[in-house]
Amino acid sequence: MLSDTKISEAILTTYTDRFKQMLSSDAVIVGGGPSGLIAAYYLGKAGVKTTLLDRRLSVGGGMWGGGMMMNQIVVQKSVLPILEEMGIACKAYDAEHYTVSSVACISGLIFRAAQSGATIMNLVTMEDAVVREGRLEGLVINWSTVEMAHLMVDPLMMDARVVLDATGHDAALVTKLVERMGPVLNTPSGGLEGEKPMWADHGEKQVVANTREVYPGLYVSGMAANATFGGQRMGPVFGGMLLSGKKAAEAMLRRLAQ
Ligand code: 48H
Ligand code: FE2
Repeated sequence: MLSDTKISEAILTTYTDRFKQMLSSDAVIVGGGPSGLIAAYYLGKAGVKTTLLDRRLSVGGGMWGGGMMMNQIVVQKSVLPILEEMGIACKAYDAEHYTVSSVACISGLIFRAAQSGATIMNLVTMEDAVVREGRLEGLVINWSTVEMAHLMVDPLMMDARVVLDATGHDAALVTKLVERMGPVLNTPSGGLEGEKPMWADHGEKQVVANTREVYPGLYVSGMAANATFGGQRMGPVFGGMLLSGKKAAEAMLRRLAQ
């Protein structure tokens, strides 16, 4: 017979155990859009203790709505092997452009990231950085509902050996770090260079090139990488986001192996 209190107890115990585990992670990804999810997948698959935080109820970031709420996205030919690895089907539009259902694509990425061994914490907001001796060593986190309701409730803290800012256009963690520490980044100005106007072909190449460490212990991927290093936007073409997340995971894995 089902017990009402056992149901509550099971959720509470399991969640708290996972939360406790997560408090000291090897890799933490802030933001569960396409680039963060791909990074979580490859880190989790490599056996690294990985946590992905997203402030929203539904992870997936900006992929659900396709282009202008038409729920299709475009990917380029070079990312077909990644989609195949994820089990996500796409359709050729011409030799270079392929279309994918945005719902099938993002739900596939979420599923694969969740199955990879990474812990996904939705409804958790990164609110600040933990910096010790010139290195990002953790995050300050809070329930998203605290932020949404403007409640004055102090946060909790977690440790991480490497952190990825995958928060999209806002580059929320990089922005917070600069707000706290001044122009300490590995960018031309030391601060955020800011996103540049639309040019899909350039933006897609730049987002991969801009995926790297920007401060000791802090990596950037996806739109956060272009906002940090000054890349162009690219609209609803997503191959660059996938390649960026994969590149971020590879760089973080190399660092963790040192
Ligand atoms: C916890 C947070 C916080 C926080 C934000 O925007 P995303 O989808 O990010 P990417 O970079 O993987 O993908 C970008 C893509 O969606 C896009 O916007 C493109 C290609 N645009 C081109 C154009 O021209 O506009 O996801 C970011 C995620 C979201 O789910 C947020 O909820 C989450 O990060 N997030 N999570 N703590 N402080 N801030
Ligand atoms: Fe966008």
